[in-house]
Amino acid sequence: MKIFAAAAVVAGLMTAGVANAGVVYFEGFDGYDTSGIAYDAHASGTSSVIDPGTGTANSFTTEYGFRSGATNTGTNSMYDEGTWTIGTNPNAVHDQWVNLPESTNNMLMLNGKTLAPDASPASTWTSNAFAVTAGNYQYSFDLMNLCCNTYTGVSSVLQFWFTDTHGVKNQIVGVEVNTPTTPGVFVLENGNFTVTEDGTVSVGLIDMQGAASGNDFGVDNITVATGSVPEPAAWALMLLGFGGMGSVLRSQRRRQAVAA
Ligand SMILES: [Ca+2]
Ligand SMILES: [Ca+2]
Repeated sequence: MKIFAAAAVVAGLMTAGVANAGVVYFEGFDGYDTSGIAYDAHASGTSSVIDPGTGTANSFTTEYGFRSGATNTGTNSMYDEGTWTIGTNPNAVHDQWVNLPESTNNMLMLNGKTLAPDASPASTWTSNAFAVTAGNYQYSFDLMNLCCNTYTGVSSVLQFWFTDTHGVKNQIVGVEVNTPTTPGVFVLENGNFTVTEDGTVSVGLIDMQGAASGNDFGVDNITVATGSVPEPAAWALMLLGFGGMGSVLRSQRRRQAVAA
């Protein structure tokens, strides 16, 4: 029984480190009626799903252009750079992208926008505004490299940002993340930001990569929660703590084995 109790404590500590409690915004890309979105549109329409964080339905905007993806190739495919769609299988919208035929999970899929030298990167995705109080927040999202099923293109270079009550766009410096090299697998990305006064914020992603070959990515489970993601040094201390608990458990098991 002691072992189970200790394991529960460890599980509780680990859960405390990630975005579960205090969620103020969540986007899983469910409930959007993509059949109602116009070709090249820059807005999602309103989801039919209630966000457990905000208590209302989400919508988003983007400087990318919508494609239905229903035809895979042709005018509504994702072959054009600077385009977005929502779906479960990347290969169903672009025949060079990874094939996940078993997937039933909606994600936002994007073909990174080509950038001229010195051009400003486009907004890939921007949330609706939602209410926050001043304080520290953590964000997280799942990121997948979609390219490709026959070759590996360049990684996207994503940066998370938020716009505060005053409309100031705050890039979160030092958290540019490259999509993982292996396509078709979600990797969790996270970081922290601070809101200085009560009000509303929008959060968003921009892609700093301007190359076209590859630079295709999927995003899902964008979460903003109160508190902070532990810094790497804090994680190291916590892991040392877990290691210590592990040795206690091992010695308990040894004693029990001797007793038996
Ligand atoms: Ca999803
Ligand atoms: Ca591309």
